[in-house]
Amino acid sequence: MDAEILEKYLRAGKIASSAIEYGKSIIKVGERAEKIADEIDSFIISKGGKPAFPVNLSRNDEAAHYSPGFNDDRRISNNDIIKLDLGVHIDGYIADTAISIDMSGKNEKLLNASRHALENVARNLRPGITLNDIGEIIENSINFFNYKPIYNLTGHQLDRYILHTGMSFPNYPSGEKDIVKNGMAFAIEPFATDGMGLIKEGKFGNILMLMDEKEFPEVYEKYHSLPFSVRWVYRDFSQPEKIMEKLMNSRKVKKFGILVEKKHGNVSQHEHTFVIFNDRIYITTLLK
Ligand SMILES: [Co+2]
Repeated sequence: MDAEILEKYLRAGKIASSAIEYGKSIIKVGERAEKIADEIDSFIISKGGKPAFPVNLSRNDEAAHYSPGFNDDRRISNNDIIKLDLGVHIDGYIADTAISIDMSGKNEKLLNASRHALENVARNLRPGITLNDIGEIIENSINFFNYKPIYNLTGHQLDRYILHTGMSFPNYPSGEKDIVKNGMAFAIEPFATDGMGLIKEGKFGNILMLMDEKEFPEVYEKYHSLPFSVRWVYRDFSQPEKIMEKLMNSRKVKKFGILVEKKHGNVSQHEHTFVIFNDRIYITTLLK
C-alpha cells in the first residue's frame, strides 16, 4: 500500500460515514425502504464515491443481506431494528460501515452490545494483535450485556474491488494466531443477538455478484466483482427484465439470500473499516 491508496481509502471512508449520518436522518417509520436506499445511493454518488455494494436495510432477525428490490413494498415499521450497512469505493478502494437503528426505542441494550464491542476493538487494536484476541474482545463485550455474538458471521479483509478476501475476523476467540499488520485494510463487524447466535441463509435479498467477468461483460463494466443490486440493473440498463432473467438463471452469478437468525432472535450490528499504514491505525469510517 502507498500513500495514494491510503488517501483513497480515507476518502471512501469519509463519504461512507457521512452516508450513515444521512441514512439515519431519512430512516423514518412508514418510509419505503426502496426510497431510502435510492436516496443513500444518490448521496454517495453526489459526494464523488460509488456504492461498493447495495445498501443493506436488514430488520430484526435479519442480520444482513436484505437490500430493497425494484418496486419493493417494504416499509420501515415502529418495531424495527434496522441494520444500515453500506459501502463506498473510490477507484475500487472500499469503506464498509454499519450502524443499528432502533425504531421502537426498546432495544437500546442490544444496540449497545454490538456498539461497545466495536468500540472496544477500536481501542485495543494495534499491529500484531491476533484474530483470536480481537474475537475475544468482541465476545466478552457482547456477553457483558447478556447477549451472544453471531458465531457464523465475520469481519473481513478488503482489497481493491474485493469486499471479502484474505482473513476473516470471527466475533469470538477462535484460536486463530494470524495477526493484523501494515498494509492491511479490513472491516470489523460485531453482531449481537438474543437468539442462539447463528444465522442461516433465507430467501433472495436482491443482491447479486458476478463470479465470472466474461459471462456478462456489460454488467462487469459497471459493477466489477462487487455485489450489486436488482435496483441498479433497472436503473442502469435499457432492458432490465431480460438481463435480470439471465442473471437469475446463471450459475456463474451469486444470489445472496437474507441471513436470518436461526431462532429468530433480534440482531444488532456495528461496523467500521480499519487500515494499517506505517504502523498507524486509521478508522476510515469514523467521523471526526
Ligand atoms: Co462488512
